[in-house]
Amino acid sequence: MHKSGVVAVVGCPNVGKSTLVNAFLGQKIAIVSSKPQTTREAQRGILTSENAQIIFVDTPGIHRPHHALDRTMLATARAVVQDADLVLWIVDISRKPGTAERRVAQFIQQTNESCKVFMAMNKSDILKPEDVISHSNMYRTLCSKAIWMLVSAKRGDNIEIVKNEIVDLLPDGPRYYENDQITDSTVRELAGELLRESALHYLRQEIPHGIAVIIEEFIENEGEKIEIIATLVVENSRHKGVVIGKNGSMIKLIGIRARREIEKMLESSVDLQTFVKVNTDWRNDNNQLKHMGY
Ligand SMILES: Nc1nc2c(ncn2[C@@H]2O[C@H](COP(=O)(O)OP(=O)(O)OP(=O)(O)O)[C@@H](O)[C@H]2O)c(=O)[nH]1
Ligand SMILES: [Mg+2]
Repeated sequence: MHKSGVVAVVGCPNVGKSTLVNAFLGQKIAIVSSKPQTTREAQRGILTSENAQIIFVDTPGIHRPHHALDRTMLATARAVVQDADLVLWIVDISRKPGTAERRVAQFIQQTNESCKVFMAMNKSDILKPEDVISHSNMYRTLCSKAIWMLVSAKRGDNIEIVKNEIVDLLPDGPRYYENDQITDSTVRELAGELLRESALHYLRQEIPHGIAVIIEEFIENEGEKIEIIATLVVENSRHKGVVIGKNGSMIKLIGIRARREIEKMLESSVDLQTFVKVNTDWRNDNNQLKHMGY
């Protein structure tokens, strides 16, 4: 029998959802950073084996919305949970659950009441031994029906076991994607995300949240470098100054790291040119959001 289905990967910001999706796939499709609210859109990661196809959908972390962008992120997570065959709820087991986690429990319950839930208690590599029992008990009371397991996306602990359990929980179904397709994102979109990841890596405080990337040109010439022209959008001119840096030093750093990552993904040399532009308060401007693909 062949199994398949959609697994909604949900949880609070920064708990390791994207890291876990990459770990399941054994390949990087989703960007990761130490700053919350890294993921902004639903992204599919497709894992095909002989007897099953799991369609993981990475989602933005669930948090109280402050901007129009936050509201679209929350709506995205809701739509994914609504259509899921299984909810994979990721929590950070190294910390106690708080209000934010209770809100996620409510969100899942209200959005898809009858859905099966698997709770992956992530970051077990940094869980103190004396907290194992108390923390896991606290998380379990948030969703009594959930099957649960401790994992570490970073170290790869229990990833295979969880994968097999997920397959058991999925319905019988066909293969929706070709065997070798691992995501539905285009290389152009992935390149933009890798540039944003690099910006998140180097920038601090509130600036990362106000960054967006637009890929203006993506030109593949036979036998030559792939040419990419990108715009980093920031919220105000002070941010623009920080992103460019003294004598352009910051934008250079961001560009070098991004180019390396994009080259790794494309397995080809890349020429990346990045410009910085201010779009005042773009996170609250629905037209701008649409233009940026959110
Ligand atoms: N120690 C440890 N750190 C982890 C683990 N998984 C993820 N992280 C770290 O946690 C941070 C957040 O990881 P992400 O995968 O971006 O988290 P996310 O849940 O997708 O975050 P958002 O997209 O912002 O909602 C990064 O610094 C990761 O390296 C883990 O198993 N152990
Ligand atoms: Mg993420």
